[in-house]
Amino acid sequence: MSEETTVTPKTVTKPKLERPKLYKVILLNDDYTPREFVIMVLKAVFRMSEEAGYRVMLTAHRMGSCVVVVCARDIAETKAKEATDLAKEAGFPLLFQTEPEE
Ligand code: TYC
Repeated sequence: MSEETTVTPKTVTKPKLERPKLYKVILLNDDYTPREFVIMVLKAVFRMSEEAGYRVMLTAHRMGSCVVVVCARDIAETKAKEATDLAKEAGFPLLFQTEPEE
């Protein structure tokens, strides 16, 4: 007599991978940094065109702040520091901050 083995398929559970959070780099307005310098930093650090840089600078100037880019946390933090440091070296109080996207 032959013995039979029944193989019952196990439930395959796919581990849910959390999507890494994205971070905003935010440009803050101040009363001292020249407009042209802000645009220069946006072009140099965030690879923006003159037109895009001008629009972002003007939005921050009028509204108090403007989102520059949304990206991975390490990139956002590196770029924000690079941009803020450029301004500091030139003696301007220009600030770039990062915050997680909703
Ligand atoms: N408000 C500055 C001025 O009038 C220009 C400026 C714009 C500074 C945007 C910072 O994020 C900024 N010279």
